[in-house]
Amino acid sequence: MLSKYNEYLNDLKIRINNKLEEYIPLVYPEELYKAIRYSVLDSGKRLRAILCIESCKVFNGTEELAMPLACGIEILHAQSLIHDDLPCMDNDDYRRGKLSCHKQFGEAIAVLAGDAMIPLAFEIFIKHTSDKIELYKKAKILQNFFITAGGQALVGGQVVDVINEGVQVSPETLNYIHSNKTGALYRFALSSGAILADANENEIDVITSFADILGLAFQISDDILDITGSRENLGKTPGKDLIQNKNTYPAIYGINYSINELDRLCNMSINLLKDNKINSEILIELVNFIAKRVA
Ligand code: GRG
Repeated sequence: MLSKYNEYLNDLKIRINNKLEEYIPLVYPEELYKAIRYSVLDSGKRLRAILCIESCKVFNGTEELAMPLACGIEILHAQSLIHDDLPCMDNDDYRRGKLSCHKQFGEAIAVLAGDAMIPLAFEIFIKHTSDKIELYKKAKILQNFFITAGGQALVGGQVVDVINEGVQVSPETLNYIHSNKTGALYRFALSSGAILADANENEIDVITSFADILGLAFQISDDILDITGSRENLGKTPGKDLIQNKNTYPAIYGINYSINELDRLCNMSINLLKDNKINSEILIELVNFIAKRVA
């Protein structure tokens, strides 16, 4: 991210990484925690954590308040990447510029590390979030966390993706896949940051709609990068969507339409913030990053 916010965003990323390091010590059984730490620490853009923190801040909360939740979200996200890379799913040998978890630690440990990371994500949020936050708010966020990790969001999206590999799906089914596999974590990150900060119902609705648009834009950018990106930039194998006959925006609508749609969605998301007087230069910066990203 090259802009006047570059330094702020890089420093925030470092603070997130430091907290993740603190929250996930290397304890017995070390083989499990080595795999978890390998998959969570050091790398990753931390987009979802940053969005959660910025959503909290835009509604007058603080970085400190949102940090445990943001770290929990990154752990759940890293979990989904471990399972997504498994041979029975997307079968990718590389992730974040290094061997994927099952290649480094073996399939059994990768599956078990992913399993352990789901409750770990919830636990870190509950254990480290300020005692001053009302229990009903924590319960609401935890309920949304469960929903996000389950059959009506991440898992459901992955199932519909997996069972349709090699079959061209309808636009509705493609949107279902993207909205659940990818959009769900964006919705959760932005809405839960707002809930923590005491945003009102209308503000939560607006930021959730923003998340919906941004999540789809992000997935389209990811699909485009699978075609135009390099292994060096992406840290994973490019061109796999085509080889595996995956259902993507470029596959169904073509690359030019996808590029235009990415642009349209990014503009729409910025206008939504402006129309609703949600003033956040950082959120706009993150939208622009997604619109132009190369990694
Ligand atoms: C039980 C929570 C749970 C999930 C299991 C495997 C699975 C169900 C879902 C897969 C979800 C998935 C991998 C969606 C793809 C989303 C995506 C485009 C990820 C890449 O995100 P980046 O680029 O990654 O932000 P970094 O590495 O920067 O964090």
